[in-house]
Amino acid sequence: MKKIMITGALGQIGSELTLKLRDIYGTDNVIATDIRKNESEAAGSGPFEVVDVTDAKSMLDTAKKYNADTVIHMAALLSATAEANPVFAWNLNMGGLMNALETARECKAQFFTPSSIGAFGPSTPKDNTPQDTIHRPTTMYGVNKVAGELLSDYYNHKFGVDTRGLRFPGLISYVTPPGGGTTDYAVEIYYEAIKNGRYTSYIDKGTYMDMMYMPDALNAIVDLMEADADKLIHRNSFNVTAMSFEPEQIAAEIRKHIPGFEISYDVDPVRQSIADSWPNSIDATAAKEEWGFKADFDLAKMTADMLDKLRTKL
Ligand code: AKB
Repeated sequence: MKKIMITGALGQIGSELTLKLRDIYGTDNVIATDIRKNESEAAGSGPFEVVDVTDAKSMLDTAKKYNADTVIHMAALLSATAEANPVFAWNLNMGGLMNALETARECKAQFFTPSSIGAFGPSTPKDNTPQDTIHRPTTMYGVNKVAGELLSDYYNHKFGVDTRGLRFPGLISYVTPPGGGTTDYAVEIYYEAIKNGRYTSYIDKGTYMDMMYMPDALNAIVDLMEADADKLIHRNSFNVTAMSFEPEQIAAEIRKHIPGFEISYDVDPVRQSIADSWPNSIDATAAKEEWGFKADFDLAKMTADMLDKLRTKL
C-alpha cells in the first residue's frame, strides 16, 4: 500500500484530495501537512503534521518519519496573489517545489505537483492550445509554473524521480474556496447566486478560460499517478480541461436554476490582464491518449451539482 505525504493539504485542492486518497489508500497511509492546522476534516480525519514547505529539513523529516513513498506537493500561491507579491511567490513556489523534489529524491518517492494554464502566455496559440507549444508567460505565477515543469522533468531524467504533473484550468468546488486565483470568479458566482441572486464579476464578459469541476480534477490526479510509466511520453505537465466558458455563459446556466439571476461587471485590471494572457481553451489529447484522461462534468452538469450542494451548505 502507498504512503502518501501531501503538502498544502488544507488548500483548495489538498483538502478534498486528502479525503479522496484516504478513501482509496486508507486513512493512515495519507499524511496531510500544511503550514497551520485547522478544524477541517482533512486536518482531523487522519495523520497530520505542521510543515512549512520552505523548511527543507522539516519536510524531509516528516516524509522519513512516515516512510512516504509518494509526495504530492500542492502548497503554492495562486496567480493574483503571486502577482501582488512576486518575490515572496518565487521563494514559496520555487523554494517549496525544490524542497519537495529533493524530499522525493531522498525517499525514492513518486512525485506529483500541479502546473496550470498559467504556464502559457500571450504568444501561445490561444485556441485549442497544444500540449507542446510556446511558453512565454508574463506573470510571476506562470514563470514559476514553467520553471516548475522543467525542474520536475529534470528530476526525472537526472535522478530518475517518477515525477508527474497536470496543467490545471480553473477548478470549481463547493468545499474549500480558492484564494488569490484569476479563475476564482467562477466559484464566487455560485455562492453569490445562492446568497444574493446577483454577482459582480471582476473578469470581463467575453473572456474565455478553461475550467474543471473538482471531482474530475481529483480523478485526474489519481489516474495519472496510477498510470503505467511506460505509456507516458509526457510527464510535466499534461494539459487537462473539461470546459471553456466566459462569464455570460456561466450566468446563463445559473439562470436556468435561479431565474432572474443578474451579472454585472467591475473589471479588475490586474486579474483581467492575467486572464487575457492565458489561452481561451486548451487541447487535452495527450492526456487522453497517454493515460485515458476524461472529465464527466460539463458546464450544465457542474452548475446543477454546485447549486444543489451549496443550497444545503449555505
Ligand atoms: C489561478 O487562477 O491562479 C488558478 C490557476 C488557473 O492556476 N486557478
